[in-house]
Amino acid sequence: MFNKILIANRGEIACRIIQTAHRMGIRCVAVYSDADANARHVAMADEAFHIGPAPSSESYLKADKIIDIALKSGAQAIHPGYGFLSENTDFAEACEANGIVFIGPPSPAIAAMGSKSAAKAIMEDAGVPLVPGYHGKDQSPELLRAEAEKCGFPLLLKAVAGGGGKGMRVVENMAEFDDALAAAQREAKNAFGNPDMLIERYLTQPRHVEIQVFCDQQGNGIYLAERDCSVQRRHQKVLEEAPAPGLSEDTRKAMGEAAVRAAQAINYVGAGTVEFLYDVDGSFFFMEMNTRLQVEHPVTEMVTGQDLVEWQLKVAWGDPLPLNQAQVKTRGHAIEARIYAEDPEQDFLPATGTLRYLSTPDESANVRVDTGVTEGDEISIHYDPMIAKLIVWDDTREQAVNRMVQALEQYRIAGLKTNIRFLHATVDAQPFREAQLTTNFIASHGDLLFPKSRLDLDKALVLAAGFILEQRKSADPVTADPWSPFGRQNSWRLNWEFAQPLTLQVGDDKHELKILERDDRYQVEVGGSVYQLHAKLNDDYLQAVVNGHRLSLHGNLHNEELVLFYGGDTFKCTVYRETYGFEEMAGEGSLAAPMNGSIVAVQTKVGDRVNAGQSLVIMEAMKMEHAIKAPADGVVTDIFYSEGDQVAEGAELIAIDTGEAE
Ligand code: MV4
Repeated sequence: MFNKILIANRGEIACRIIQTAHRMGIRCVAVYSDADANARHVAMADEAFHIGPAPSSESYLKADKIIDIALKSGAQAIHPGYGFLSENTDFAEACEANGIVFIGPPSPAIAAMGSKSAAKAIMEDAGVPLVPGYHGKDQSPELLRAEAEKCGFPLLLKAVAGGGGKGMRVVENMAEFDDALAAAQREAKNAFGNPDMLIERYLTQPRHVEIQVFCDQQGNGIYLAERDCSVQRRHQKVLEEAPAPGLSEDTRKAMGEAAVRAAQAINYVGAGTVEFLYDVDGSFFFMEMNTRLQVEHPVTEMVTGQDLVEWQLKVAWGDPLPLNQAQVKTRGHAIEARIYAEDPEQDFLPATGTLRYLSTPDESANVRVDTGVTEGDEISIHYDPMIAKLIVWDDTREQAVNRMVQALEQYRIAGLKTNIRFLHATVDAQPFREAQLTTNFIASHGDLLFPKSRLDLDKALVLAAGFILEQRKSADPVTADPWSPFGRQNSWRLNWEFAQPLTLQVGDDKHELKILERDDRYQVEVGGSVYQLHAKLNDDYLQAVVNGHRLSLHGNLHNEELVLFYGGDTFKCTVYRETYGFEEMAGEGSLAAPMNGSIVAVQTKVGDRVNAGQSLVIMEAMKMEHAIKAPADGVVTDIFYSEGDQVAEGAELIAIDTGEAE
């Protein structure tokens, strides 16, 4: 087996490869750009070499530089991961020319799948089902028209050189054909430098089902079940799962065998994926073949119990496949969700920023997190904004869905926008639970996928207040927060009832809260209602009871910005600072109003037995609340004002019989 390999990649896949290589006793050489000097993949590797500035074109795509580093460091093989150089025939050839093993298929196999029409011709010869249509060389408009007639409508024009959904056009009838053809050709010429078109019958409700294949250098080829990747957005996969729900054993076998024929038709070696369109009637058609390890390979690993990177290393070394077809068994159901730095509310605009707070679900046999980042890392504009892949496994799909919902609730990120809430809503949506999977899933269920917040605003504000107050309390009173009233030892005492204003800004709206505290209990007034709040904070974990409703949630307060996490949702607010001064409350023992103001609350009634220090009346003046407290133990004999009354400074508010007069 190799003793040292180079990983020509970054992020989660570089980490993923290093993990398996290390388990197999193989040393790993990483490469990194300026932006990745402190990246997780660099830290995990045994050694790492700088390759250039942040842009991929000047770093992770620098084939020559990477090969030089492999030679210099004594790496025997290069794993390209996915993306970057993974499907670059020149790079695969250059590795070979330098005596370095390219951990992937031979370059002619990569080249064979580069053109859609050539790939279709190969697949047709190999007996792999194709969508009915035309994929010939002759591109004369007359012939294409005739082929369109033969194919029937609706049909799909696809650029021969296209891929990933680029250069496709649906044509509904013959009248539209000429214009559509001209436009599609123009687009394809601009995008790929090649205007040639394929014609296919257009499937209106297809699923994307792909087969994981593996071939060794001895000529063996097998399939490791399938993945359903129908839930996509603009040809970006969002959720992937294995096995594909509802696929019959016969179809699975037929599709698997077709995929192996496809791979063997191009003398494939290593891990590959054959993508099919799967139609409602159970028919399936070759779409394309990806000649690399794919992002979503973990779901296959979870259901087969195999490590596909280990298989890649063994096959590249020259070992035969670890299992034959009959030995491949699947168990249970796995789902993967891709966690992205993006803003679903703004048409999924990629987000950048620092992962200020990052907490991931505990990993187990049921939950796997593949990631290349740690708290404090930056998500930059330079690379794919994927933060992590969250993969769950369970006995049944239903249980796996529940696991995913739970794990997404435990995935907490503050500092930048993510799609976690969107993923949560998607997985939790009834049509997904019912496995109504088609490539139109997201487009047709938009109403379900952007749900309203799970917390009502006032309750969220009350919890936010609890978090902020408790965190301030636990912080070093003098040094931690210069604004904290606890830093002002002259005017503050713990465990005494007090009143203070707290203004929280949510979006553009400011919300004023009035808070009373006694011991660990608060009374929070917001939006015209009063909430009884019990709050306890342990690190980032708030345990609260709001009007008898117990809630536990995590949060992150950074400078003035608070993020609360609840049920996969986040609530964000900012502490609005005014330079408020906290006045000492009414002097102890005094039952007179300390200033002009109004009565907010009367907390006792005539005849009550009260204890020294107990709050009896709350007054508001200058937007601040003041508690009027019992000067000594006694019995309330008179109350001179009621809620809402205006009172003048010095007015006596309440009378108490302390027994001293007698
Ligand atoms: C199709 C199709 C319907 N009918 N071909 C999109 C990506 C490209 N590789 C193939 N694609 C499609 N080809 C026929 N004849 C629908 C799609 C398609 C799609 C396929 C898989 C996953 C998501 C998709 C989203 C839109 C369209």
